[in-house]
Amino acid sequence: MTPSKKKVLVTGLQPTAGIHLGNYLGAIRSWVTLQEQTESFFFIADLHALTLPQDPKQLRTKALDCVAMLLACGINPKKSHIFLQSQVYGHADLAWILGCMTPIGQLERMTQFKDKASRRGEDFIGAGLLYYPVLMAADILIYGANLVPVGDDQRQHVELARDLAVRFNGLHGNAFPVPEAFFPPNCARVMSLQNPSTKMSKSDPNQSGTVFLSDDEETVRKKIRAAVTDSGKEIRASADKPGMANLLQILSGLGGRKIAELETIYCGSTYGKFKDAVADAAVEAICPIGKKFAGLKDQESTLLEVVREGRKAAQLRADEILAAVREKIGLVAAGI
Ligand code: AQP
Repeated sequence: MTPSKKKVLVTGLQPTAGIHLGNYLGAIRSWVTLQEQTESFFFIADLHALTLPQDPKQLRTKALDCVAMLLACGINPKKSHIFLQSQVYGHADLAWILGCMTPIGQLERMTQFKDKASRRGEDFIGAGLLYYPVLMAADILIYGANLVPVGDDQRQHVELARDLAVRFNGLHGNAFPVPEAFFPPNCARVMSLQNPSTKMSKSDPNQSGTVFLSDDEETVRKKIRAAVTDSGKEIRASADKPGMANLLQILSGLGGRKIAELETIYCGSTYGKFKDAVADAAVEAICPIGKKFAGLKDQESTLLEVVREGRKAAQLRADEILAAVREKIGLVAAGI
């Protein structure tokens, strides 16, 4: 792949567990479209995964599963760079440099840090959890990203990357474009089916609230039929009906119809029939991806080849940008 004048897109996915419907509708689906118009860097965020305890054997498997899932969803390694974050040297170096310019208070105020730290309760909380957004800023800036397509939960983190780009450029001269976040027009925050006040999440201890792309048809239907709604009868998206609002946004995201249109179509229908329609749409979108994934997940040599190729392109770009950064801040280049 030759370097181009296209906009640079950077985004990532944590190999903490299986990929779910929220990841797909909030992020991956737009990556598939955007890869046509951009030079895209998609990385498996295995260093980010270390912010919480991981089983080493499972981490390796999950990282390669994520690669297989990206391919199954339609990310094309002939058009995009797919790689493992930990295999490209420079992310952690740039994170250190940027971390020295980041106010601790800004990190302590991050919603995701507060949320994940509070969920740990009395358990060990590593400094990496606090530092996560700085590493994410480095992931983005080290490729000179213009565009960062993510779900709504990453809004604050992309904002920090923008702040740090502006701060660095102001202090040392232009090294980074200021990246723009891209959020999908709907489904930027898909909620848990069991607790619609929290986002659908890989690590949710209640797995019935999360539809995984690898779930079989029966499981997808079962999870959607069991989705928490309310005791009313109206199929309407409103603040007092968060479960119904979530199902409506999911159906809208899957089928492309506006929520208002769906409210009219399903006016007078029962919750059961409506849930069946959501399940049908989910099965139609997810099950073909799950089948492709099942065919790819054991092709380890193919998956390793994909990340080997992706790493080469990513390392070239990272080396170039990190060298410019080092020079600007006065670090002596190696070999001089
Ligand atoms: N519920 C969601 N709705 C819409 N988008 C979502 N994303 C995550 N959850 C939702 C987006 O998916 C991309 C990849 O996510 P990730 O794996 O890097 O992020 P995450 O926030 O760690 O995902 P989880 O599912 O919540 O994992 P755990 O449980 O490990 O913390 C990102 O663009 C993210 O915005």
